[in-house]
Amino acid sequence: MTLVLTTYDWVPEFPRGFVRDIRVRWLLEELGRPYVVETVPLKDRTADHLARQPFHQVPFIRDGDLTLFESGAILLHLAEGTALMPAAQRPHVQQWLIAALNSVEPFVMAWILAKFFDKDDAHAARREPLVRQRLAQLQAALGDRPWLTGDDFTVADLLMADILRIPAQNGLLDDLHPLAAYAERATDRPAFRKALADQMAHWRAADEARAAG
Ligand SMILES: N[C@@H](CCC(=O)N[C@@H](CS)C(=O)NCC(=O)O)C(=O)O
Repeated sequence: MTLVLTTYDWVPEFPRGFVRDIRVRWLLEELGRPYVVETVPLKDRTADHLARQPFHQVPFIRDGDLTLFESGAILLHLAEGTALMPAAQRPHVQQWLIAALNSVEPFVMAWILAKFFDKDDAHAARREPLVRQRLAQLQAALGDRPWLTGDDFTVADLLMADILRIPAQNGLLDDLHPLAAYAERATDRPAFRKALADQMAHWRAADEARAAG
């Protein structure tokens, strides 16, 4: 049965390219797994949506009989038994994937949301040193390795690199050359480019559907 990935029916410009279905699309492209995209309304969210994602968010998937929400859990499920979760590296891949979600993404999100939405610039400014500290620590931990767990690109790198796109695009990797190179190595992969193109095409189609009424 073809895997179903659910995202919103439409979003405004600013989150396009960053809606978290991107990380699921990216992994599915890496794995060569076909999938179809279904949507839930961004506005007027439904009870059916809530039944499948208890925080009324996206993404979530249906893989056969299994429905799964939380992008991290979805990535872990899909990567299991594949080259992106090498058996010998499994505990460390899981460790880094959870570090991405728990020790990096919250700092990045708190800072970027303050930067975009708080009228008072001081909120973002207060948070920026914490993000910079985490990024410098991440770079130090990466050391000379090409990827977080060694020589192989894994699902942990996929998620970490997706999260790093926000600080990268806002200049926070400008002085962290090895980390910037790591993030670029990941997002240069054809699977990411395809995933990004497909997500952007999804929003363009949504605009067209709206315009057509
Ligand atoms: N921890 C969740 C976060 C999901 C999340 O924040 N989704 C965003 C889109 S990227 C969303 O649905 N935002 C709308 C909202 O929170 O109401 C995950 O990783 O799946």
